[in-house]
Amino acid sequence: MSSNTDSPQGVQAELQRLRTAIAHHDYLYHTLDSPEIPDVEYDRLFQQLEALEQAHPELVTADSPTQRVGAQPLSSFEQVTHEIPMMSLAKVFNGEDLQDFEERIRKRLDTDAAIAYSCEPKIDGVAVSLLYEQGALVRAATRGDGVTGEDITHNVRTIRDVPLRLREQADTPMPARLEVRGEIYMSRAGFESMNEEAVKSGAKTFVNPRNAAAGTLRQLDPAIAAARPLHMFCYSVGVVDGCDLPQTLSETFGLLQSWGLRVNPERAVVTGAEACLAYAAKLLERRAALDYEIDGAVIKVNRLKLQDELGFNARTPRWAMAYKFPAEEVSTVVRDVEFQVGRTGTITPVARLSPVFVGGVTVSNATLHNMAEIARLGLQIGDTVIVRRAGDVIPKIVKVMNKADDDEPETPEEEQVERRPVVMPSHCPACGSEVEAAGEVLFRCSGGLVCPAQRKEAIRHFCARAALDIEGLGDKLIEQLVDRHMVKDVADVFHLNGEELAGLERMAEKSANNLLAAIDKARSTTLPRFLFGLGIPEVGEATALALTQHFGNLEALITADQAALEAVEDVGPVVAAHIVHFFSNEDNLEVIRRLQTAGVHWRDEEVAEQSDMLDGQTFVLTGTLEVMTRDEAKARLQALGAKVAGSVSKKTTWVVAGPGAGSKLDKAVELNVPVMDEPQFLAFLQEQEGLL
Ligand code: I6G
Repeated sequence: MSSNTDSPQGVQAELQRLRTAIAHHDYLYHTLDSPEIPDVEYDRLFQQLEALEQAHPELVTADSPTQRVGAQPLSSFEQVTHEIPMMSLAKVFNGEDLQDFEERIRKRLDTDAAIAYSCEPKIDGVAVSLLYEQGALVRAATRGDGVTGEDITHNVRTIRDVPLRLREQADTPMPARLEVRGEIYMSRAGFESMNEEAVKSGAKTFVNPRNAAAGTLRQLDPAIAAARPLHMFCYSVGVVDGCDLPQTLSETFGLLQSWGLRVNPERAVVTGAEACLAYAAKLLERRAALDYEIDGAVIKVNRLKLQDELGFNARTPRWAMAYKFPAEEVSTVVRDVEFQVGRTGTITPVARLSPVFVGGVTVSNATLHNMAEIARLGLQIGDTVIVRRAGDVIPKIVKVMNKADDDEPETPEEEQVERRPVVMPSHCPACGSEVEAAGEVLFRCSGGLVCPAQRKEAIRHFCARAALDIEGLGDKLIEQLVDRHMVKDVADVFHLNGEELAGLERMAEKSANNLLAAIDKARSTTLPRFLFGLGIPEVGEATALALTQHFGNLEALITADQAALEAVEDVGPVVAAHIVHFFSNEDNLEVIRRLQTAGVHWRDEEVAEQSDMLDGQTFVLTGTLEVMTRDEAKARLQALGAKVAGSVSKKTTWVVAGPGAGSKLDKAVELNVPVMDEPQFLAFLQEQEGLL
């Protein structure tokens, strides 16, 4: 219900109503991660408030949600002296050190009693202090050297997780002054998309989310921070006047949350060092699934009175410890750069590294994507680089180390590799054909299917699980088949016989028979798998499925022109042009005919209508799907009008969990989101599709 805004009282009342409603929904969304209204409704409230404030600028208040971005950029940063120094934490790297930590605590407290600890993830972000006076945010500062930091209030005000005003509590007085400490970070997803945008626009990219968060907070113009995906988790209280804190840290977290401050939902209270270790082990397993980077677990004595008794060393509290995880960024030396030839002839530079342990595994190769990436990094062979392996499994070189940088990981023992530039070869390393430019940054081998590397990749792709799924036809075997001229293209696979196979290395009669049986089984396939297997550039599983649903059979697709192809959902001019080009090549059509003659077949599909059957429903797929691939599951859900999301929230309608499902399944159970396994999901899909 909106008030009548004809009178000054009416305007005030309406401003009050809108600001209260927005603060309430901010709290539900940012602090509790449990929104009650859709984003559009929130946006409407916000627009109403903006319009009313524009009409009555004299009634705008500093803590109005519209005033997160101040008007003017600063010209410099003010220094802030922390009333209570912001210390750092002592670190441990293994269980034994953690047991020693507990031992020391027991000794100091002179007790054998079990100690309760509050455990939480150690966010890899920027430590900050927020100061609230009478509930209003008056200052935010960086940790700096722990004694003096910089005033970054203008930037922190733009972060929606940070309330501009604390929520009043019926049972706890609003402190006259409250200093809250925590970590500001950039979400992984936000960091990735921000960097993608930067690459597209030719702007400088950030090395990692922590640098991106720190770089953002160091900006003088708050409009920059307002446009970046920053978040904050609060983890402790500094100065507090006019309010008694509870007796434990875990209860303090509850109080901070009720004031509207965001605290980490992964926190837990456990008893004893063993249980802390178990907490850290579980957190390490979940590391990749979190939408923020962590570098360990923080373990603190839960009872505040005991914290007081334990006190501090020179630089660190005696009641807290950081249990560190393996680094996700380390430095190493690029020993060489080699060039790999892909399925379509694209030549990709790959860095050969001095092996390093990063993100829990030993890494000796890293893709460099293309020559533009090498130029962007300024990379030469022999350089010391920072390799990053975080969350995902593909290691990346993120930076060439400049000797002047001193905040980078330590360089390993010097390794002497002569420094020289990376040069794209003029001829294909696999077949010697000329290398030609393909677009602005790509290079391609001109050998086509003459090139064994391209042939091998094309066959590998055709036989892969998501395509014809020929079990037992792995990389090593394909290598031999192509090198011995037994297989030139994918159609030849269907003419292999036992005698020929028996002559291959490590091929016993039984494996040869198994392989022949797998090849025979693959003759019966589906059109989406077949289309995907052809390896048309830019045609992935989802596009292959969309094409099948649109055209129903291969003939219709082969004869479709550019315009007809662009009518398919998600097919743009580039993909359409690749498809037209592929099917206008006589050699490709000949391979398809030979495959069909060799018995490869599928059932034509009904042309599917796009449905809105599951409109408004959001699915999350997790774990391994055994019958269908993830892309297929996604495409079928989308064809029914559903959304497929990457993380579980209260908004998720269903979670589909296969074997190996981890944190997403835990989260679904925690949030009471219904879960189905793959057989149930298949039945569900068939039922929905049957209703079309
Ligand atoms: O550097 C820190 C990171 C995280 C901390 C910290 C923390 O708690 C989650 N807590 C304290 C008490 C200190 N440093 C000094």
